[in-house]
Amino acid sequence: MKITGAEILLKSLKKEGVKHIFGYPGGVVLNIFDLLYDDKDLNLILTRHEQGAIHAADGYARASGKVGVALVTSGPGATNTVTGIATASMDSIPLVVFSGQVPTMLIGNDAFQEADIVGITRPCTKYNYLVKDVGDLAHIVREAFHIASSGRPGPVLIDLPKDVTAGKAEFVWPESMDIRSYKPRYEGNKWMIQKAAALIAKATRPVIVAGGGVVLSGAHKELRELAQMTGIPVTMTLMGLGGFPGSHKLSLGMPGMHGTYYANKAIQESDLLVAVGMRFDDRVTGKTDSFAPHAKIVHIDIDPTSIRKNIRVDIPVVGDVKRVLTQLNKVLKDEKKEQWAAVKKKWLAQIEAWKKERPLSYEASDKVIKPQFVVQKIYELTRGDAVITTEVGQNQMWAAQFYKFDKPRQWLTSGGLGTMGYGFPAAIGAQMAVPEKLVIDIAGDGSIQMNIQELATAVVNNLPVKVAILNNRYLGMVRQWQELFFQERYSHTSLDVTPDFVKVAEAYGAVGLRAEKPSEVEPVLKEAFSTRKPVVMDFVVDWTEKVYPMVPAGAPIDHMLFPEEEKPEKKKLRAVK
Ligand SMILES: Cc1ncc(C[n+]2csc(CCOP(=O)(O)OP(=O)(O)O)c2C)c(N)n1
Repeated sequence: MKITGAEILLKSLKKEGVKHIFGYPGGVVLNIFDLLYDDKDLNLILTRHEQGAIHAADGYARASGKVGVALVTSGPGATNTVTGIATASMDSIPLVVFSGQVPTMLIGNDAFQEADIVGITRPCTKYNYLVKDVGDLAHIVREAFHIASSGRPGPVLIDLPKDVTAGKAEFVWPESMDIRSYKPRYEGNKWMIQKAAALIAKATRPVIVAGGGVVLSGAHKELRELAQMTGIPVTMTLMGLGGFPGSHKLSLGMPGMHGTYYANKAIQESDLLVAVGMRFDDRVTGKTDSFAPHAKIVHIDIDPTSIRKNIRVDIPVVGDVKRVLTQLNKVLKDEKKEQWAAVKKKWLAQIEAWKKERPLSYEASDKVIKPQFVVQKIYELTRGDAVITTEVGQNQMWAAQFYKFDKPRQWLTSGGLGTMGYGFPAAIGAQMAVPEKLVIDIAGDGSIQMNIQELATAVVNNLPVKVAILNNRYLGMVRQWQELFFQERYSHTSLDVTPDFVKVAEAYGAVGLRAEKPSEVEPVLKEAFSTRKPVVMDFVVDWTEKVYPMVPAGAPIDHMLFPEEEKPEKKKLRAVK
């Protein structure tokens, strides 16, 4: 029996096990929305902006490990998703995005609400399709989910012309999927793994750099086994946080621009770097030709095009991180462990000394709220067990530095693209994925205003997400750069008119709370965490605070700036703004 394209689509989604779709309607997708009206199995979460929908689908994917799904209309609906698609693409997040399209016969005619979304998203999707024949639809959906979630994950877009969703065909679901031109390599080359193991056995100052690939492939156990067996310390990139326990004694925290002193020192002094599921982003490497100057580099990644893209590599291992680490651990088990312990003892003692010399710290105050203090309190009160999303800027870096992530999929942040406005809708998606968890968006007062309309989505869906705004009345991170590198010429970074966030929350039917003194921080957090409703917390923080350490862009990563180097008279001047 023939059924419509819209029916084929919903049947296909159910076959893929989809339960939640994040979306926004429009004329050309009405055939689909009409079916969703009384569908009992598919829940469409209506956001208030398509960017909200795509980030929510992304947050859902990151928190659950499943494919996130979004559905939007043509033209402006589709273009509104581009930032979210690029965000997911940079961070390798599996999404399938359905966009409506004008009827096939009108494509190319500048029809009302027509945009060439396949052309626009080509550089920021893993793959994309324009469905021309309703008979292809089921097959394309099956393929899209396979491509999005396998190999190096990423977003896939399917553009659906209106006549395709209205047209009819038989529903034929392909039970297996074999795409001839697409065969990710999962198993690592044995010879390369042997060579990597030999380097590990020999190294005296080794460091593991763990990236988002560890989280994506679910390799945290294998990574911990590797680190514990060999005694090699681990630094986690922004995307890798949670891939190795942040509170582990072998943890070095984050490397790079706002990384820890000891992670950056360890990398620069190391004689071996084992890079696992990371891609040597410039925020990690700083000046590439001064990066890890004494180290041999082993690079394990599923994406062969990431290897040797930014950094010279001695031993490339292409494969799934979980599988390669399993293989590597097996080879290493035959090595003599006592010998390692003796060799690394000296190295680990050096690292301990660096940790003592310059721990992550800030100047505490009992008069004004320090943003780092808020993050620390959040960590303390949630016992490290919350799902944390962030916006972008200082808030993101303080969250990365002062919340210790022990488990994967607890930390959701826009790493590659650095998308302001990501955190709040992502928190909504995450809360849908893990309803039993406490989900908190650590936000800046600038970023939260980019998708604050999603408060309505949280309220309508009874999602008890929490937003902790570190309100410094500035686009803080940009202001920090202006202060350090542009002679304090604060060009267009002051947010003179900021809404009363408590009232905004209340206007949407959420709860609004404010803390202006350090003593109010804990009570506000406790009240928020015990409320089963969306809560916005406005923490009025010290606007002069900066993120340290800081490696200036393009400098070697051991050229770190510290707060002590700030002149005291300058500090005073700022305090009387
Ligand atoms: C969509 C977008 N526009 C601009 C930027 C550039 N940018 C990076 S951080 C930042 C300031 C963020 O300010 P706020 O959200 O208040 O956070 P804070 O740094 O003060 O914690 C800006 C404008 C960006 N990352 N994303």
